[in-house]
Amino acid sequence: MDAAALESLILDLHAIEAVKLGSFVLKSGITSPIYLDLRALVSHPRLLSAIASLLHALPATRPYGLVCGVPYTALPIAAVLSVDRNIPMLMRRKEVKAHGTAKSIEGSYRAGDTVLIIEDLVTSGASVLETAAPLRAEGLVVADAVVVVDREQGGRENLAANGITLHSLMTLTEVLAVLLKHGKVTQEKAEEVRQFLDANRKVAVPGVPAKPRVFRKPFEERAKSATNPVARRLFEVMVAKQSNLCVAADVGTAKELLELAEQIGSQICMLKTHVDILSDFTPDFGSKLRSIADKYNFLIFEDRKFADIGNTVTMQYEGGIFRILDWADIVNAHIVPGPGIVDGLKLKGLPKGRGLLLLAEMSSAGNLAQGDYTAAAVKIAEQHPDFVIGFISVNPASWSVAPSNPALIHATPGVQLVAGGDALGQQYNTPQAVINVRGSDIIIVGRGIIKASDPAKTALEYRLQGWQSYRTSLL
Ligand code: S5P
Repeated sequence: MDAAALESLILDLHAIEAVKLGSFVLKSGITSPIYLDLRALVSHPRLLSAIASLLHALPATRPYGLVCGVPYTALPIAAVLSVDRNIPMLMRRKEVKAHGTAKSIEGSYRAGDTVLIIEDLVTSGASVLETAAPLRAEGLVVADAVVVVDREQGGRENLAANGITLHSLMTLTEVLAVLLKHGKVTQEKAEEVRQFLDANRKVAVPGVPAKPRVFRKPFEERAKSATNPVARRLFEVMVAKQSNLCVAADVGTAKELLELAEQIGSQICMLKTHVDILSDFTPDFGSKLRSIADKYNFLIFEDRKFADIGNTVTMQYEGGIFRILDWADIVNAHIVPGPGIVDGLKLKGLPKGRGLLLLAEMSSAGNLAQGDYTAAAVKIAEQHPDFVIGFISVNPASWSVAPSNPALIHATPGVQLVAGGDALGQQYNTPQAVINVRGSDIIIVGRGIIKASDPAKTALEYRLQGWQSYRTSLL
């Protein structure tokens, strides 16, 4: 775009009050003296259409056959571009329904198709990444994003780090220069905005800091300090398969569970079961699952959440219909009954070389496993290094008392590619946030994979994201 066209576009945006000066808290949490609100565009069809065609004219690094606007402001821009240029559009749902088709992407596409992301303005790049993640999870290729205004606050770099090239019509500096030239902003205010821009050149993507906050020892080293055989094996499997993905196989039948295990077995380090939800359970379930686990080299974690006195849990672990001790490498327990629960489970599990995870935290809203409770879980775990292999954790980086034994593993549920929650209190964080910011080792993903149109492909996506986050945290 030439300088005159750019100038006139900026003045048009100013005329519709898309540029506001004052004090505004941005999505990334920083307070800004300037705010661009392109929502007003929807009421100005000529300007909307002009912007859509200018965005279309920006050269992408890769030819694309689909466009997808970042909800909500960019949706009309994407729709206009789609209609004007006859390029099919996709829509990303902001809230993925837990029921029905649970689709996060609406529209027709095939895995391997390339999508251009359209956005109104970019600060940290977080919104573009939130749209890219579910598109990529469906096997779509995202290489470029076009944006009306680049706020020059690290978005370009954050996106580049995630394989997306950003193309913008204008930068905030250019907006400011034109407004100043035309007397739309005072020298003083322009200087304030410039200082603000200089001070905020790099805004981290929320949940994806430029540098990881967690520094950890490599899994290979931690394997060596593990005394429990399951813990050692788990680390070794993670390294061998480059996977810190555990799938929560929350399906209603053993048939579906075994099919799912076959589909995603090569991507995971661990499969988590809830054996008591399988309507067609038969006594050979354990041996069938074991042979799939051996074939694909993953561990079996029965999410039994024992919560009774020591004597009772020995019977629940070993006996009954499910005979969990026979086939599950790992089980977990609440510590609400006190340390006797670990003694009880250990009595049965240790001779068979099994391992135990303690629920130190939970992912559900309003849960009571925090503070002193979490610290008590750490204490109990450290007292049983031969049997307790780690924790169900949510934000171990925030714990006031961190475990000193490096062999203790953190496995975190409540993981999806887009942060959010369900209608019943479950809370989700992204793989990057869980591994890099919260300091966990293993991501446990349930419906995010099971409900995907292609669970195998989606499991691959989660594995790559989880492992990449782990690798980054070693740097
Ligand atoms: O705090 C917890 C602990 C567990 S083990 N929160 C959880 O969600 N879980 C389990 O992780 C839960 O029982 C379910 O099997 C899985 C999460 O499934 P999703 O579909 O919400 O990802």
